[in-house]
Amino acid sequence: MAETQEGRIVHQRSPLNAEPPLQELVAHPLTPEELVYARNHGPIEHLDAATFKLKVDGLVEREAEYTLEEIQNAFPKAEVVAALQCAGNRRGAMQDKKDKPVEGVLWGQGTIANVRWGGVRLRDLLRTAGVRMPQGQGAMYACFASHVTACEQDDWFGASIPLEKALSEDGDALLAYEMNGKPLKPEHGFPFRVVIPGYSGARWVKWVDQVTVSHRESDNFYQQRDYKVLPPEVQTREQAEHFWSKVPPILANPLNSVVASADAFGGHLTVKGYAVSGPAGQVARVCVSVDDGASWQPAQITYQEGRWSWTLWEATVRLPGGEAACHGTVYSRAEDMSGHVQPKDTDWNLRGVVYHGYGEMRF
Ligand SMILES: Nc1nc2c(c(=O)[nH]1)N[C@H]1C(S)=C(S)[C@@H](COP(=O)(O)O)O[C@H]1N2
Ligand SMILES: [Mo]
Repeated sequence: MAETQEGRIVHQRSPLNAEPPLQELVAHPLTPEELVYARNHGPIEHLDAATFKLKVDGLVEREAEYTLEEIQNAFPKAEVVAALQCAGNRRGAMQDKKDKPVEGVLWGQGTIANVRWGGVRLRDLLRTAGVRMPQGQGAMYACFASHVTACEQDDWFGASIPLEKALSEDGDALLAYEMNGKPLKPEHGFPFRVVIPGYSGARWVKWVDQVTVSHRESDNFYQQRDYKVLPPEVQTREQAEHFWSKVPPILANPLNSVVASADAFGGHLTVKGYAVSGPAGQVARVCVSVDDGASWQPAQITYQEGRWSWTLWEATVRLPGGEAACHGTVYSRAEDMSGHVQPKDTDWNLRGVVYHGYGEMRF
């Protein structure tokens, strides 16, 4: 049994990488702070909000710097419920399913948290700075950086997203300073962290001290040489060296679902789990199958809040073998508002990221 710390399963102590037990996680629509996973590439920072400043620069008319108090005074607070999920969520499931090792922290299915984030809209922050959009120069990005500490693979941590996502009214991107109505804790980025609803956790930079508008993506290691889905033929780190620059960074989360519990009793199975929306819209339906995918039965959606939250669901289904059938496998499958269906399986990749095959549990 893995080491636990305050109820979370610790995969790595330093830097801290821990996730909550799956059944406990899905017992709460909004994830209580003590159950929010911790994913760190460097030490957790304890910063002084009185002096720590966020800088806005790059292709803007007016560079600016703000402390937490200055941000709170200058801009209205916005709130968004959004699921934060690591690209490595379900890494262990990919390794098991493919029976082939992957590289990285061997996460289970609990590196996801559904949180009410509060902060300033990135859109408000950038519009106040006045984004300059020179004609005909191609793609633009919002780059985020935290220079306060070195990480495992770089001297700082950074990420970038298309500028359009940062500016769009319905993109709901925030510079957050609150989590579930309370000030952010150091572990989750106090005083500021980026919240990019629908995007992979790696882009939600914690302890962020710089937002830069640029024609170039962030050149940070974690944007350029990690958090990418390498093609399955890449089998080693050495081979990967030739591929990083050819593969796009992971941005949006894929449509996904996970089975968190399955209890058989009296010829019936009660199944519970969560689903995650993909780039084409919120989850519209989750179905379960106890006959290896021959037939699917709709689950009841028990929680969903807005475009970016996770979806909790449960179903009680009859087992085909009746009373005698107390062992088997149950699958879950999500569908989104645009009619996309979660795939049965996805390719193996070296870093074991973005696994989104059917949810699965033996019972
Ligand atoms: N500065 C900094 N920001 C970071 C990271 C990091 O290591 N350093 N990890 C990223 C990754 S990979 C994820 S999944 C999320 C995890 O956020 P959490 O620890 O609050 O759950 O933060 C992101 N932001
Ligand atoms: Mo992550």
